[in-house]
Amino acid sequence: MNSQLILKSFFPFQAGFAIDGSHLPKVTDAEVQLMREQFDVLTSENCLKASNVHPQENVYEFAAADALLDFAEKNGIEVIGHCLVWHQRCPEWFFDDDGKPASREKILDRLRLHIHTLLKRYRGRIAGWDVVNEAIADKGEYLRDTKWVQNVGEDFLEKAFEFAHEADPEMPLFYNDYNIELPDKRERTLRLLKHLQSRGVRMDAVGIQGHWQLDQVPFDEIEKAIVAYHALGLKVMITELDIDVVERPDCGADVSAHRAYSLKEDPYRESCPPEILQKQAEQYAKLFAIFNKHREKITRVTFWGLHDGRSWLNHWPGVRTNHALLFDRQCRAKPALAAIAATMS
Ligand code: 9MR
Repeated sequence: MNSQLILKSFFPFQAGFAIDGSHLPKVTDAEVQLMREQFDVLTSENCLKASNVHPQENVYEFAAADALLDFAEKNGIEVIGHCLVWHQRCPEWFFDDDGKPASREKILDRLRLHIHTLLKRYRGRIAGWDVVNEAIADKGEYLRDTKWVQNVGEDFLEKAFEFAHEADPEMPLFYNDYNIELPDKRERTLRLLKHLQSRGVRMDAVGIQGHWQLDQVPFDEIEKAIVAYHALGLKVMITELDIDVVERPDCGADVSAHRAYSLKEDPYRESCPPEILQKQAEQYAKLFAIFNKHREKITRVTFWGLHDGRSWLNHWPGVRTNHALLFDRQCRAKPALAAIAATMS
């Protein structure tokens, strides 16, 4: 037993974590025990992204995703598919026609086939899909300026949802993004979600990713966002939660941002000081007090990684040693777990 406190027993929403199919060969018994004990649901961290699963037009690489599904089923854990459309990890072939830009029709045909193939292959085994990821601009008017917008048009979003619904009419479908709790991006996201709804798009939930930093968790804005998204008739999910304890530049969760870390800027290589762990516990507790208050609006809270050693924040925006999650590298509960439990009891 890793801890007496079990997330899935005291969460009023589903308790989730992200892991990738490619990690499975190296997963330890302690990690499997932690997953089974603590969590209801996992999100496929990378293996269902287009560049992983569909690297060339007629080539699908299903092995990692198949292994993840088998593993999850064997261990009684549900799976969320992540993600059907993203400007990152989207192979160039989608937009190419023998060296010339592909037509809108051709790209949409490819997108339709991509979405149908994945949804049908895993029908009955995946409990929900992030359909579009990170389409809202960090700054500026409205949508992020990507090849999807440039080569298809702003309606690539409604097409993606339409194709997913067509492929599996029962499948819960989500829009997922980071920083969409902050006022500017929240306004743009509300505009997008309302537009999609006005076009008759079926969408079940909005995922607020939740990649926050120790001293900069925007508590009030998070609460306002939960209320505003729910008011549109959508469920709210916190889909990629972590609290970074090492300084990083202001770049949201944009995976294209990079920065080198010197040894001096990587202060917690050996261990994380108790006062930092305590501060992190307090921040997590304040967050979960908000989530608990709005428990009827929130259906899932997913951490982006199983434990500190398996967090993307050890590699982004540069290589450093992070301690962002509820369990340490030995799968032991950190102070944050007890703090969350206390705030929710
Ligand atoms: O955690 C993921 C990391 O392993 C990948 O290298 C990266 C690029 O595919 O994506 C990370 O996950 C991202 C997620 O898919 C979307 N929101 C931001 C996440 C962290 O970058």
